[in-house]
Amino acid sequence: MTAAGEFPEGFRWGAATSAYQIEGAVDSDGRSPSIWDTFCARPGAIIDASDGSTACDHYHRSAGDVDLMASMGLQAYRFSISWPRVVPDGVGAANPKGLDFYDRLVDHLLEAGITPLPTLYHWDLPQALDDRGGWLSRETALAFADYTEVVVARLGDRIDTWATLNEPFVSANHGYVTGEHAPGQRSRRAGFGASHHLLLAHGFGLERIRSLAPHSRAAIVLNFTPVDAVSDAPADLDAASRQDDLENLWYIEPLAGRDYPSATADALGWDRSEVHDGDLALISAPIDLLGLNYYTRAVVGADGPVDLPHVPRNSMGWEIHPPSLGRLLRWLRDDYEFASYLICENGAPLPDLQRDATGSVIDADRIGFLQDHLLEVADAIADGCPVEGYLVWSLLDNFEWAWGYGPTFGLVEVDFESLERRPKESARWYADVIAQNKVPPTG
Ligand code: IFM
Repeated sequence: MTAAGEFPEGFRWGAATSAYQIEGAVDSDGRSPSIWDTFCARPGAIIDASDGSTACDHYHRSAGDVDLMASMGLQAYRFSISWPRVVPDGVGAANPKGLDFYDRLVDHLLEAGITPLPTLYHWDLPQALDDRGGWLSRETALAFADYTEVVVARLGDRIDTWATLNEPFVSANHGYVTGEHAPGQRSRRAGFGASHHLLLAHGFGLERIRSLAPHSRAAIVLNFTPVDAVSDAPADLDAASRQDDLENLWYIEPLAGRDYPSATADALGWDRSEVHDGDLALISAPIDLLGLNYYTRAVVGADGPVDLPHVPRNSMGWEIHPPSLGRLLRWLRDDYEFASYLICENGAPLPDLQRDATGSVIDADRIGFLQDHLLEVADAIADGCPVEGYLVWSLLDNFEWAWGYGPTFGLVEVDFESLERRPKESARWYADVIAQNKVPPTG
């Protein structure tokens, strides 16, 4: 039993990023365009009309970034591999220079005592594959398996935990239903097809990880947004349950060996023509841990999302609601049997307006956010939830997809002119938490 705010010995502390959001160098060393390069060029797609062409220039600054992580005492670093950098046509020949970059990154991390946690797909599909149908095509799932093999064959001797996909809900929903993300399609029907092919890619990729790196652990990373009905009226409860199905249950249920939420699938007219015999068995092959990302909850009524007044919100308008993280962890403990959970993303974009005399951002609000969420995690662990670690989103301020560079999530500020990195007060606070394996109580 641990005291409030204390974490068990061996709890793993780290931070996360993704390739397109930080690497830049989109034309360097044989990388091909991804769907995000294409999407960013579409007028109006990105709020500030920016793109990831330079981002944090991590591709050229990774050694310094690893030093920064080491100076904060990070024990783990979650990053993603850029598929178009490694297999530029999506299938076929690997690009040695692309692989060399990740090879060096992994070695630097290991030399610094930081566990590398690669995710194979964080939304940057090679454009060449989108030209052939993208996630609407079963071929893309097969291509993912071959790409996985290329990466695992090169790095697998040094990786203890692989993640296949990041947030397939967002890939399918934002990319194919709402169109707010690449490739920008807008069709409920397409979203169902994409979701199935993404999960299939996970299943095929997992098979390759198992055969090439039997010593490693394998995971998938899902985002969860707990849903509350705005009232107990039946129509509000129904709407909340529908959203919970689409956003939370749609991915974890098939992964856990159950079906897609059938009432919602039927009500929305999905004929399941993409689901072949054997697919669900492949998708539910056992994983070693489930990665989870948590940012906010949703409040829903019969007429759609409800913005509660007078609640704290981050600079993207998402409600800040730490208790929903504790609730989520207990729900996972009670309803599923995954052996272990790793919090792969949690953090907040906040205004970052206050600075000290040296110019360093004083982000007391981010510290409060992290503290409140970590206290929920510590409580949930004390309550028997098997959470093995926590990764802040994000190490660096970066390219926040359709929002561009406005929202800043980083523990470290990035000056997007000079590309200078400047740790914020939250970075120093987090280093202290890691050193003590403990979160100070609030108040
Ligand atoms: O920046 C994203 C990340 O790429 C995936 N999870 C949510 C983050 C904040 O929106």
